[in-house]
Amino acid sequence: MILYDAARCPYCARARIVLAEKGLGYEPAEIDLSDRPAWLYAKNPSGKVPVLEEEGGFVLPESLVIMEYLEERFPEPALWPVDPAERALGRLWLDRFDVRLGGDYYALRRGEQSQLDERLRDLDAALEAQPFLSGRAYGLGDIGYVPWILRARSNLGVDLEPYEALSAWLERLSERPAIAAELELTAALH
Ligand SMILES: N[C@@H](CCC(=O)N[C@@H](CS)C(=O)NCC(=O)O)C(=O)O
Repeated sequence: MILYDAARCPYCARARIVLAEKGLGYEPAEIDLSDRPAWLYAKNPSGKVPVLEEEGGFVLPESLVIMEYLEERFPEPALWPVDPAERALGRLWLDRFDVRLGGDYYALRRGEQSQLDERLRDLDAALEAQPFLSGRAYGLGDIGYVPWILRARSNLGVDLEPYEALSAWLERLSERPAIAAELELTAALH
């Protein structure tokens, strides 16, 4: 498998984390986002990464679709809860990512008016009620959000300490080798 990848891209991080959690070997192909190769548009017309390519030539863009594909193709270890209701709520987190985190994260990054503090407060409240965004177990819901939380802290200088449940969640996640590797990678970007 090839992952067309960019170290600094949080959407790529979603795919990298799922691949690592499932212990899948792959060939990373680093794309220079400031000078993207023309051939990338043949694999993904939007020219965006991540893009996953299987040996038989099957090509898949879009981080959320890649996550779901990897979960179905390589079911072990499972990254969705068994309970359909918890799974549905995990998917809702992913579906609402832009309003629940992404929009305000990127607004702050662009120097525009942002309510990232409110978004973090909401995440904190959610994680006070349950240990993981997917519910009782770690999974794709968490993986869908953690790359931006890491980057908010390391790239945007956001202090996460006031958000106790969110900080505890991040600490729990950081014990996992797949997340620890992402932590190291984001730290090395500076
Ligand atoms: N919806 C896409 C978004 C991916 C995305 O925006 N990737 C960025 C890098 S972090 C990119 O390739 N940007 C290039 C561009 O916007 O032209 C996904 O979830 O995979």
